Amino acid sequence: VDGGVFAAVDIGASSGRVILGRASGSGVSLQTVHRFPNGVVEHDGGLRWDFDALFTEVLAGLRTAATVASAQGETIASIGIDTWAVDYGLVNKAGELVAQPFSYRDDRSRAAVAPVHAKLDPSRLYQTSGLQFLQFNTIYQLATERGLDGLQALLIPDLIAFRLTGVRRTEATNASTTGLFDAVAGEWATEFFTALGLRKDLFPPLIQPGETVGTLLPEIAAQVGLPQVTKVVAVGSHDTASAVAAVPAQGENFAYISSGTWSLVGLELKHPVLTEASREANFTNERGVDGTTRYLRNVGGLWLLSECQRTWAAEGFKPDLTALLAAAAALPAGGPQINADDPYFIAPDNMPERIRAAVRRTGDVLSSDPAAITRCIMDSLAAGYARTITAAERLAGRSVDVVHVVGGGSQNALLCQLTANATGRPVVAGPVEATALGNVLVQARAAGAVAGGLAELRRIVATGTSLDRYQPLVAARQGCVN
Ligand code: LFR
Repeated sequence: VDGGVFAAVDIGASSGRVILGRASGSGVSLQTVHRFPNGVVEHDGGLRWDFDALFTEVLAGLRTAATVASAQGETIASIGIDTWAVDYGLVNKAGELVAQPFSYRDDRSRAAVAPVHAKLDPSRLYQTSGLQFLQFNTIYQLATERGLDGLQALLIPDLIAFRLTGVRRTEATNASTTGLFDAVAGEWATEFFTALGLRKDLFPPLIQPGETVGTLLPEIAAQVGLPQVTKVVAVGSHDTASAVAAVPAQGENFAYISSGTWSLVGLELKHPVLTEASREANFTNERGVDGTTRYLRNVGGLWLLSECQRTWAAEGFKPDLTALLAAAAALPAGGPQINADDPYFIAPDNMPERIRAAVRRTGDVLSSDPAAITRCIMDSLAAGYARTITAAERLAGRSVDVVHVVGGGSQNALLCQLTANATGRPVVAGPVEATALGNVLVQARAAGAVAGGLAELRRIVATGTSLDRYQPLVAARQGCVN
């Protein structure tokens, strides 16, 4: 097959990038052409995303991508967009955003949980949506809205696609994180809309990864210097769906950890697991590329560390991350731990003190030394991963031979080694850019530049990536790491 060149817009909670990806059956490569920061802002009485700023960066990135590609005699075949899940912007009939979108880290949805559960009890919600309970799921956020008349909700990647093309769609992998999606039927759970008094067309119609959303609006094409016929193609627009599609696993008996702001820890299944036991363990059945089930839990993530770094920096202490992790690695195993999944850690602000307070509540003591706090975070994450993988095996009736870590955390050698030790399984780490790779490969397949199912996409990823391997250290499991 002939290769093609694709633009991937990939925005996470702390940064975004626009990437040129080149893909064929013999490999895939990425060239980052634009990077920009992201983060929640206090605005208009809440924690929000500055969508207008993000969209400006997307346009700047696409303009650079167009320039770089044409300088190399290449034509961008399509654009794919992925971001974090759950959050949405409200647009009016004219297509204008009525407010900057709230962040899932805003606390407002917590109070909406009980009223939603009074109308739809958690068991019923789970039997249909298969979604883990998180206080910020779209369903609870929407319950805080007043005056949805005449408005439509667009999930963040769909909002970007709408601004580029004028076409309103809801991409299915991300729709599965709303709580309003039927995990078995792969359709909107219309009875939930009715029960909650939401209009059935509150969200635009569904679109599947690989389908075309539309082509660029004339004014956008002119602004970014791309032909108007350039397509926006739906990818796994939920970043985790794109990342899982690019896990370089061979065979089926793997667990994955998509490690960034969050750690998404679980298995890929053919069918959802909707049992009460699964609900009680708070496993989610999110939709993956090609109709697969992402059976996983949100475990805490590197947010815990990045928030600590933010606090330390404000106090005038800016430790270099490599040095900090080395100092943490030198500390003995068996130190204090926290439950990294505790909703107590969702909101920003003074993370080091919150972690120390959580340790105190376990009856233990954690010093304020950044290395000790870093070690506590790493030990707690690794322990959380191990617990989650064991529970997933039990609930899904699968056994796991190898743990793949993709995303930012795959470069964190301490975390990967502790994960191997805690799970007792070999860890294969990389690629760091799994999300962008999944985005590019789904576009490449839609364009006919690559062919095949997820196994083939994974083979293409594995071909071009150097992966790091960590073996479990048995002695370490008994209390001594080095
Ligand atoms: C990861 C992620 C998770 C989702 C969380 C909030 O970036 O998309 O999968 O639970 O962000 O949207």
